[in-house]
Amino acid sequence: MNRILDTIDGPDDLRKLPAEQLPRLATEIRALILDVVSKNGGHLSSNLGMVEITLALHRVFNTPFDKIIWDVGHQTYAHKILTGRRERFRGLRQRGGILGFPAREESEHDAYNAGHAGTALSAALGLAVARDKKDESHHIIALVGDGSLTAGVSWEALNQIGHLRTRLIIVLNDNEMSISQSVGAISKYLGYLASGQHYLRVKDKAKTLLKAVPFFGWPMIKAGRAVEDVVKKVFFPGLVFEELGLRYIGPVQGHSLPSLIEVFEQARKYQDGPVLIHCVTRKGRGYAPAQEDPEHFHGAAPFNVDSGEASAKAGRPSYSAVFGRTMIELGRADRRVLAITAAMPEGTGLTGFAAELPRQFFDVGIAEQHAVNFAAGLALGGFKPVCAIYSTFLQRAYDQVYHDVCLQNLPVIFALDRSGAVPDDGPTHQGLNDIAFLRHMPNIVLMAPRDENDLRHMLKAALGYDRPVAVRFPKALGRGVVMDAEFKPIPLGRAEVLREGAAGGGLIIAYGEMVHPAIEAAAALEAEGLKPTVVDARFAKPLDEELILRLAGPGEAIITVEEAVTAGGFGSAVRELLDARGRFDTRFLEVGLPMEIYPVGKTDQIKRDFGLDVPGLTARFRTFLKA
Ligand SMILES: Cc1ncc(C[n+]2csc(CCOP(=O)(O)OP(=O)(O)O)c2C)c(N)n1
Repeated sequence: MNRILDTIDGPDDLRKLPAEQLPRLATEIRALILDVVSKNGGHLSSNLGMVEITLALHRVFNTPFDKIIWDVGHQTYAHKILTGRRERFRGLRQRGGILGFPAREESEHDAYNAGHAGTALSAALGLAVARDKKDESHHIIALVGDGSLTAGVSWEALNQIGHLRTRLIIVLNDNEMSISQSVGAISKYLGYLASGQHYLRVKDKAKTLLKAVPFFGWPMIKAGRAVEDVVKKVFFPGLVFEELGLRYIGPVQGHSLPSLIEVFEQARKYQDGPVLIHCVTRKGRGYAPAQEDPEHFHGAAPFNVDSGEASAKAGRPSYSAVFGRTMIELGRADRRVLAITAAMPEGTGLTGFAAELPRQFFDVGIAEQHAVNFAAGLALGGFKPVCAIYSTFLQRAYDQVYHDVCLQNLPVIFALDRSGAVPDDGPTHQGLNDIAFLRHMPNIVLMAPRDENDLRHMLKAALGYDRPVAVRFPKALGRGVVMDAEFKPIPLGRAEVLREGAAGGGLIIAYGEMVHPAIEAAAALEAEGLKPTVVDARFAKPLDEELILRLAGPGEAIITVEEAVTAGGFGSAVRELLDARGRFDTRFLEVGLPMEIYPVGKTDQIKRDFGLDVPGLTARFRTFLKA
């Protein structure tokens, strides 16, 4: 049978389609999403849950004249498929393909770029105010998940939206899930609204109560409206939103196309200010394994559609898994060790910790700023908080790290997963800036393991330094090294010489994940008569000044290697040290990444592009050492 989808080259085609064909189109979109994500990996559960909302939005609104602003943007697959990217969708998250997040450079239908949570409401308000100032008439629709409503910035935006009362449509996609179960009072409140308990409670006494409500109550009953419907309206579900100055509509069954189309039409006609439409959906809808385990399929690696099993079985543990296991060991041994995640228990490897040590575990929602500030309080109170936050998301909490943790020299540990080149997700998720944005902070220790065994030791050591520490490690499998049973101490600020070279043969100082490739590259050069010394710096702050100054003899060729932007990074630290000691007699090469927007790709591809793989390093070392 021909696919309806093949006739949809843009929203105009969708608007012409007979309504009765929409459910079949929804099924076809789900099938395409499932097929592509099972091969390329991607955000499966959220996208399967968003199909009807997306169809209804493009059907009712005149996109791209009307603009949809997606929060996070990980749920835009159906949107991409419907807006002229059906064929390119096969290249989802691939080099040369399309991004898994909205990208203005990709389509006029992507009105705003995102990847981090909590940005849609502020951006939508800005666009709505700009529209009004220019006397334009289009609609601005912000699409926000219940998880993103746990981000404080969403409430900062709602505060101003209610205050300005600008015409703006907010669609709340409530699936009771962030990546994991949504947490906190706000999600409880949404659950309460969605369950309908707010009006069931008063339903029994409805008629009596309604008689007491002038204008709206009894007259509406007499006009033939169902008691539930009237009670619902009179007793204001969504009171919190109404109090904030938004018109609340809902809850709406988010997989019912007729209901969605009806409420979106209603909202489109509403001219008097901001409207919030509360849609209730099911994450993973239409694919049983994702419905049963939406957390696992939130960001899925390639998998077999029939079984739901991952296509590739990893033989080696990931850094995240080693982090999680080590945390359990540390948490068992010392009850003051607490783990904090900002809505990423699975991604950070903390689900085992949460299950075994629930009283030592906190999921604070998508609230990195709060997570760090909360950790500062815990540390001040005598505990040992470990904030497990991806490098890119810690950017959110720059001021809390600086103002609350570092200035007060509080012993908070930051476990920076996904540091370095991050595969598949593109520019918004690269973990390349953390060294640069942390290194200038007072008191903080920056360290990075060269392999997964080292990560274990570093975590244990970090807890003993009694000051802020950030340990960065990549989204990668470990190297498969032997894991020590016992923890071994790591003296603060002590580097390690791993390959003795010849005096004057060059000095390579590598940091973290780049240590092993640097050793391999140095070994490859030996046949050519080059004998550089290779040092594992271990610390970007404090540096092992004594060792570096000793090995960096006059005229020495010094090369630093890091998987991060070089501006303000590890190499800059070494250069600053040499400058500060008046050591102007060395030659210096910083190897890392330039300040650029990084393309989507696998980690290996990105490293190859920037000469951070072994052949790339070998070539650069050779050129510099021979110069
Ligand atoms: C600042 C920030 N922290 C964490 C994340 C990781 N993240 C991506 S999607 C997501 C959950 C979003 O939940 P919700 O908004 O309810 O959307 P759903 O996936 O349920 O549709 C999280 C935590 C992020 N993108 N940005």
